[in-house]
Amino acid sequence: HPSAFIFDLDGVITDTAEFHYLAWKQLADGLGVTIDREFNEQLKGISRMDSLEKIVALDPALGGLSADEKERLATEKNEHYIKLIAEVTPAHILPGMESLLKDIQAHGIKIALGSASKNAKMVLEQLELTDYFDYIVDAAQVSKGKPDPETFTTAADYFGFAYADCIGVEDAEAGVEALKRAGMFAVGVGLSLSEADYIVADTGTLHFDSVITHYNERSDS
Ligand code: UVW
Repeated sequence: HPSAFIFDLDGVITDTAEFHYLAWKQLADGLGVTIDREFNEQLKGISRMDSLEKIVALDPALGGLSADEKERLATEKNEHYIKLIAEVTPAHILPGMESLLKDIQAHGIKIALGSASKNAKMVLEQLELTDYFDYIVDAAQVSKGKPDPETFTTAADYFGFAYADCIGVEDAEAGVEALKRAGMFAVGVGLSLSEADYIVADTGTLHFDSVITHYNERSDS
């Protein structure tokens, strides 16, 4: 068996993309910039400030914003976002994810969260899933976001586990790239044309036994 599972949050455990979108849209509207859900796809898995930079780049009139002004805007977006995620409940857990966490825990395998979000702890609390996690990588402690492997290696280093003994679960290609660069086994959810080692269509088809079978086939070869 592997030593640990490390999960991405947004799009794997719950789908917060819509809340991020609504919060960014509220901010963008105030700036006179229009964004839509298609544009929001580019923000998935991207840090708060990098997301703001992409929005600012849509309007040449916003080219002169100072670093302080950008900080203020990023903070304002986060205030909108925190109001929205206050409404998150366990009903927002993606299909099959709580039973997967239970199965992993029952096998004595460690569970960590590797998220780019500084709000990850609050979202886990709202979902009532905090107790499943042995370690949460705080986005504030990571200097290089995905696709850099740091988010995932930080979790493995905390436990003192070899990277090859860890399984990561991701819904974004930047996250899969981070896992592969770390030397971890990458499970991709809903990804096509992915570098992931094992791909499932959605979380409802992500089962403990099949992940372990594929992980062991890789390890044996
Ligand atoms: C992301 O947008 C990923 O992060 P935060 O929740 O910290 O804004």
